[in-house]
Amino acid sequence: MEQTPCDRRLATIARHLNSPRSEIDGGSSISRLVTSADGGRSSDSVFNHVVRAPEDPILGVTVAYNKDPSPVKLNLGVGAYRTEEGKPLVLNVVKKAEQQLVNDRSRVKEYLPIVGLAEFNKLSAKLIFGADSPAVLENRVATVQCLSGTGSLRIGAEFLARHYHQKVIYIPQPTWGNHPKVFSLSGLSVKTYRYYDPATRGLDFRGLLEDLGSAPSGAIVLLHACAHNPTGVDPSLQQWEQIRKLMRSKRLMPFFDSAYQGFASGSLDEDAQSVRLFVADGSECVVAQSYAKNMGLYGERVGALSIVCKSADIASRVESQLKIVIRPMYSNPPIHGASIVACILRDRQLYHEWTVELKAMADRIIRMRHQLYSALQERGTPGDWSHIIKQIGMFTFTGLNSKQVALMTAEFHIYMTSDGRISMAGLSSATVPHLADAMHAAITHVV
Ligand code: PGU
Repeated sequence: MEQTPCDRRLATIARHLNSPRSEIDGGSSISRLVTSADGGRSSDSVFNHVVRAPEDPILGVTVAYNKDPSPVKLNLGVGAYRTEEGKPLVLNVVKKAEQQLVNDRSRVKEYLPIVGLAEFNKLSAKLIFGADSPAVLENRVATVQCLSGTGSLRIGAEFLARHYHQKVIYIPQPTWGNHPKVFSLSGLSVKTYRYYDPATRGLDFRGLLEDLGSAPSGAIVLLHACAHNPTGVDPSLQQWEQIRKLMRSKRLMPFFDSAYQGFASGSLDEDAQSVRLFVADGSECVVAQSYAKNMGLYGERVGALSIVCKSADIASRVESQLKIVIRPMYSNPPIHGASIVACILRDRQLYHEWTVELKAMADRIIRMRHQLYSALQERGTPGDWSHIIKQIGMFTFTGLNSKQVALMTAEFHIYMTSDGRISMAGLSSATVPHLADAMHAAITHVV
């Protein structure tokens, strides 16, 4: 078969990627150039020993993307929603809430309390646990406003490291890349439990039960409430129930990370079912919530940490200690994002509008899954790609390896994390063919 220039170039890149010499040298040749170009000023700096840290595996993808001048470049790295036009989206309901805030002349910019906006905390607990949750109604939940999902995880972990008897946390393998860093820097020791089976591209349920079954009594277990990142694989409700039974029988402490409520199914209640199952049995659990994705409030850094306790008195003591954790870190949280969320959650009409917009985002992501799957079918791309439509939430864990990803970036200007995860929310009907071409080339040229 005749080779086109493009095929020849792909073959050259593929040869390079498939050779062991292609390992990146850590930028050492670049740093040598820099040190010799500054007239020797570096050598007497007290910071001269500081070595350049690598970019973040997820946020660094955006840094590389921003530097690429190509008009066809596509960022599928970070989990951030884009419209069909490839633009970031500010929800209409958020704009309305902000307008209300601006119009309210009585608003001031005073410090919030250490625990944040009281109304926001109450409404956040209702959102995740359900308005009729006995834990909420009995005031057994200590909720504090935190800096989005990451900050909530960090405060929760710092609290557990100080006040909980077991210092080991089990996280799924794989998981969001920041989890191990957040937990170990909080003073917990991090272990993993089996979660994903690459052979089936599904849940390794047996491995999960075995690993949690052999965890020490009382260990903390990090659970993704829904839309597991990066795999897009969630347990079924029956499997959640089995996990709950096992965990409660061993007194394992559930620590839920809820970064995607509403993004998995399009329904806020459905996506909270895993959490509610655990809360319904009356025992303790910890939940970190983020409004980054489901309200599109990424940069506002708005989230909440809730610790469900056995009595209102314990919850209030727990809250008092959460304040001790927060105060020396950032004193108190920012007011704007939490005010937007409170505006939307308190108002029946705005709340309804939010659920409609949220569903539209979730549905668009599901449409992208179907379009990408069909585009690969049309190209006859080798392999079974049905996991693209089976997986849930913002991401597809494609199964592409790091060399295949490197080819897609080098040749097609498609940016994604090196583990083969793509953010479906960054895709649109217009860019699906380009991604399918890139995946086809990567699969057929690189082993
Ligand atoms: N937990 C999980 C499971 C997440 O995926 C993310 C965000 C967070 C917590 C933290 O989100 P906050 O923005 O702090 O609320 N993960 C995205 C966003 C980029 C990042 O790594 O922070 C991602 O692309 O994986």
